Amino acid sequence: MRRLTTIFVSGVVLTALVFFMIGCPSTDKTAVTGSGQGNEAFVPPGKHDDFYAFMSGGFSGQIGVYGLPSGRLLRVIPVFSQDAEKGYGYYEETKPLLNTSHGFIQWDDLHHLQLSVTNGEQDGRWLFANANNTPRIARIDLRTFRTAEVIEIPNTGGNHASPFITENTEYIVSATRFSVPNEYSGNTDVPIETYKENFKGALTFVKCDNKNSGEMSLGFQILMPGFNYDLSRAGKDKSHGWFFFSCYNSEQANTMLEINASQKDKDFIAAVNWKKAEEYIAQGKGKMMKASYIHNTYDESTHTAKSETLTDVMTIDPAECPGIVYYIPTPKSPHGCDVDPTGEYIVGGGKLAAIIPVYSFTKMLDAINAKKFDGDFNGIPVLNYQAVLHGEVKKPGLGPLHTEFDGKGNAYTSFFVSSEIVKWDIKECKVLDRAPTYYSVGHLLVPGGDTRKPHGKYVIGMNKITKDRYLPTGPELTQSAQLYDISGDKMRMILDFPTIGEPHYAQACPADLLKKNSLKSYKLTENKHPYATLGEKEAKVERKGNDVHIYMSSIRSHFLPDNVEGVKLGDVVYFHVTNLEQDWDVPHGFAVKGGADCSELLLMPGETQTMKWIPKATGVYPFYCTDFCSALHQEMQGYIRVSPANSSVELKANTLAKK
Ligand code: K7E
Ligand code: CUA
Repeated sequence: MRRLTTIFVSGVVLTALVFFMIGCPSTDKTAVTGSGQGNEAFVPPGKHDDFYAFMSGGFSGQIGVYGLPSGRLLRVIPVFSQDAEKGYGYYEETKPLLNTSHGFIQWDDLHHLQLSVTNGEQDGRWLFANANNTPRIARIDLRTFRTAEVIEIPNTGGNHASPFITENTEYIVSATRFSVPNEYSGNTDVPIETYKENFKGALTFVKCDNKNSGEMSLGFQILMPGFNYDLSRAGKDKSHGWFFFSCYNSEQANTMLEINASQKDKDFIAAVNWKKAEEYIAQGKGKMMKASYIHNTYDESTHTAKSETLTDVMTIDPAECPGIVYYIPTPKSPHGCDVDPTGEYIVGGGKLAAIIPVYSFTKMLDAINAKKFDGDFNGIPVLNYQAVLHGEVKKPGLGPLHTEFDGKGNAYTSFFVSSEIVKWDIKECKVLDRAPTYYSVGHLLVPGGDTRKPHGKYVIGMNKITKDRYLPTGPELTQSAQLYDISGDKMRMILDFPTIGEPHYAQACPADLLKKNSLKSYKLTENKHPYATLGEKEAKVERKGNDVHIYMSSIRSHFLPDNVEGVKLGDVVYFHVTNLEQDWDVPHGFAVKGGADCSELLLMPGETQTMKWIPKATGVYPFYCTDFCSALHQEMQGYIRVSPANSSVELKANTLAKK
């Protein structure tokens, strides 16, 4: 979204942008305008925050977990990127989570998060995240705050409108940001200028085992015209069964989109009747296509992830299945597409629009029944704008992006260009209040503000640019989040804090929803890892050809074994380390000198992890615990000796079993 600064250099907006760039910095002495001057957000040590906030890390590929209102960073959850801090993606058990059909991918760009819901309300079970680059969806288990599953989305290029979910977490959607040559046609090697004929935009509905494990599988894919699908929201309550997707580039340009995709006054929001799509598929109207995509799952009992390749995708063509998709004309180059808590109002955020359009779901159904269409696009009816419109918010600001709700009839929209959050009345389409952000806010969030039951209380703006607001840190400056109290009529900023990576969307839920379920340790009695060392007596070393397996235990404050000899050059050494602790908050770390492609292990109580280590030279290598676990943590160390390939040193270690 940093790219938006260039997108906006066009037409009318240019003037405003220039004004903003020159006019904004240094005009205001204090960003914190609330009466509390920050004190209201202070949560004293020993007291807990009221909310968890999960903020996407953007190009860091991770998720930041913060407490609200304190703004404290509590944890970084690694999802799509390797994380040396936790060894994620380095140790053997987690590597499969980063597998894709393109091989092992160590990074992605994570934009959006959504918490699982039941009856449209947060249920505190899972958190879903999208990979914007190599299209994937991840599920995070909120008992452990760890990535539990990743599924790849075939036939798409960039998974941006994702992972938005239906009211009971029946489906998680994924819409392609870049349309791409249809993979199922068998030929993707086509001239780029044949975009209009050959490129398709797939909307994927990923099924979730919402009653049990939460495991994902591909439900079906709707093969849409080749636009850029941007953001989406599920219908709620009365509009349950529908899904709304914004799209830009209805011009179908394939070069210089900055200009060529900004030609038309209106692009579209696609209204998708997914219940009807299910019916068509049940009647045999779908087509099964051959594909190849990866599904990765983490098994908590073996502490190990596995990867499998899947090959079938159910597809459906909207031109052949009338009634599943309608286009709602939407000004101009829409980005955000948000549905209010009642499910009646659908709000478009046209990046280049001078108004905010608000559509009525009831009017949309009436318009469909009365066939109030303005033609069609590739067989998909285009609804008449006026027939579907509830109202327009006039002069709201510049560069509207995203909207959240407080459940009291108010909407909050972020404005990237004019750097503000604007509060407005949904029924009246009237602006009620505006608050500046520093600067260029992207997404915003109200706790539960996308659900049927928002928790209100706060709105957070997540800013792309901080310029002069913090101490300089060289050419790269941090992004920021700004917290406003919205319990009164006026928004009041009460805190301002830096964020990791680039926060796009974020979600927040009451702390009580998660706190009680948080796992404290893994039970050793339930550890089914094939290389677990479940007591110090089980510690051992084993040679299998050139593979050396070390079954190692760790407990305050030693490893067993802590002396290993008889490893030879050419061997591949596997340190399978088990943390024998059963107390909360007692991890042990493990690292060996010169660990080539490894980082460390960071073992939770009761957990087993494996470090693969290939020595490159003879010698004696120290290893040690990396997490300060006791007064004698510095003593928690050992040695491994590596001898020449033809050496006669026998494999041995100081285990209890041998004595
Ligand atoms: Cu607006 Cu990728 Cu949701 Cu960023 S996106 S802001
Ligand atoms: Cu174990 Cu430090």
